[in-house]
Amino acid sequence: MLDTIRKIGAAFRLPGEATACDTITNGNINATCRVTYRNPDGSTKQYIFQRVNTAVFSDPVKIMQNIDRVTSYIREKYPEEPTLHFHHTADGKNYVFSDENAFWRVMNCVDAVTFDTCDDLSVIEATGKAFGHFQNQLADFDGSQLYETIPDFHNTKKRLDTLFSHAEQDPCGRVAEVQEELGFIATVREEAGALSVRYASGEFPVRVTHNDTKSNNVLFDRETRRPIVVIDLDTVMPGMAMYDFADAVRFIANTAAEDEPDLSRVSFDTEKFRAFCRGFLGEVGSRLTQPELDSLVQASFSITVELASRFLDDYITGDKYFKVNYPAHNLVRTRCQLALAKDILAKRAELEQIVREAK
Ligand code: GN1
Ligand code: MG
Repeated sequence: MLDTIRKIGAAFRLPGEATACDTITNGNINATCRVTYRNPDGSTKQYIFQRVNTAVFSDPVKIMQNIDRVTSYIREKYPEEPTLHFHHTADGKNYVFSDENAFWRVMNCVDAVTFDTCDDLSVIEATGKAFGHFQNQLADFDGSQLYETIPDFHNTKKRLDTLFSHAEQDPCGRVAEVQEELGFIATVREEAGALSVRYASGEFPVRVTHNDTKSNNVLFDRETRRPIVVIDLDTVMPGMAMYDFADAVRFIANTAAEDEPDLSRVSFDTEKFRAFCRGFLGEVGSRLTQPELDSLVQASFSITVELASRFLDDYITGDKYFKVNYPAHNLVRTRCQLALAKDILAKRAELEQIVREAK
């Protein structure tokens, strides 16, 4: 591994010598590692090396162009705020192809902590602030400049249509064992897809959104526990404001991990939801339209069903999209997300009330 890393580092003209490489395992798509370089004077510097999954991101060069546009825009408009810094090759590219034709990029490693789970409500509120702030930073950015990295990424209706059509084809003979899951999704199919249908008909503003707002995509200062910067900009595209809110609470307000097999541990924590609301709406609440504000809870339900259906679709079609650590991983993830979606439905009235109070 270090051999490949060294060649890539050389293409980016990184000074010093690569001495260690630690894998970062919390992404489900790209391969990421933190690499330490030692300079001749003994000092060290760390970089993040990432191999982009080109089966998922079919045009990674355009993704890097998007990221460049977004980070340059933020840098110009908010020069005092940190942005991600990608390295460039001698011919000015912010990516290289390795000998094996894999697509690599390198950015500076920010000394920070991230939270996969978190019981500290003030950190959750700060996470809401960070994602809200990110939307604010890009509020006037012209989204038509952005290439759509994964078309229909959060088109829930289309995701559900795809699931049911693959279930009919049953390419891996796995459909018989997922009847219960498919049955439940069928009963909520219309409700879960409704916002995406309304978005397509122009009922909600098209915003520039992050689209992958897991809490571990915010870097925090180790000491102050203040957010430093939002990372993972691969899916920054035009989208619905409320889906960024929704994907974040889907992840952070779950009392268990996203792939918890013991469903008795999975529930939607209303106090975590309240804390995130406070942070997010404190930033963007005054910019959102009333229909957007009124859809935050439904969006939380919708994106949870959407992700369940993406995991289930991947299970049915042979685990080609998400990294899996064991054979039934996608099925376990599906069940966890469905249990969470059910709990969001059960708590809907209470959650609506929390949104009204947070506004
Ligand atoms: C994927 O790889 P990661 O963790 O950044 C996925 C998200 C899902 C998430 C679920 C491009 O994100 O949409 O919400 O897994 N990203 C893509 O953990 O599909
Ligand atoms: Mg991501």
